[in-house]
Amino acid sequence: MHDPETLPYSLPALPDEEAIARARLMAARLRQRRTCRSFSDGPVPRAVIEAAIDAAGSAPSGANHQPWHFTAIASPERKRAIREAAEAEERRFYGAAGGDPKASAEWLEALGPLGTDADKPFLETAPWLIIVFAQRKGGIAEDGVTQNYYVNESVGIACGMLLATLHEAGLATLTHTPSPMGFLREICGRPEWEKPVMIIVAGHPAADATVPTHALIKKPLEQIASWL
Ligand code: IYR
Repeated sequence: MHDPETLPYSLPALPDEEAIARARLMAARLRQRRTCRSFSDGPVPRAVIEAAIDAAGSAPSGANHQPWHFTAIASPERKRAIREAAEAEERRFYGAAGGDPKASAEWLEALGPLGTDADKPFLETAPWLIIVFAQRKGGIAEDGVTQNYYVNESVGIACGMLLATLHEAGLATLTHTPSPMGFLREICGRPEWEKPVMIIVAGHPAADATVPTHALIKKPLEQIASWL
């Protein structure tokens, strides 16, 4: 049995009414987040992106191994390389390259209300692309050997905290997942034990940005929660 070194932990005790008010305020703010597919090229300070990645890096993780890496890209050349590679995959996915689509008819049908297609201009327009990598191995030392645990869960939570922080900073966001996306490892120069999991696009919405009404339909609390 280990006897780990510890520190005292406490939080300021909030009156119930304040706890409820704060939770509701946070929920209302997060509810304003939309997946945006039309970005302006207006600049966003690097300090905002740094703070958001810092927030993501504080996420809980299996054995506290922090099995993630975030590559923040502002370079027009890298953004163009990512757009070209991603659109090549998307053309195969949607069948826009000629030949059968890789996506099933059911999948394409499900995407219909979102209006997505193989063109991804936002990958060049938006000021920042954050490429999220999951470290399948590596431990805290990032040695590429030590086993990591609950990697998908840990990285998923970190991505949620990243998105929430970017939203709080007034930025529009998009989670983009071209498939396959191994090309991101090469473009970002990451090691083979890291798996790219998503591109988080961040910036200001274009002046004429819209979102599909389908995206506003959220399951009500009664449907997503049960109380025992
Ligand atoms: N990666 C494709 C397809 C796509 C898939 C899902 I599931 C989405 O929620 C949205 C898009 C694309 O980005 O177009």
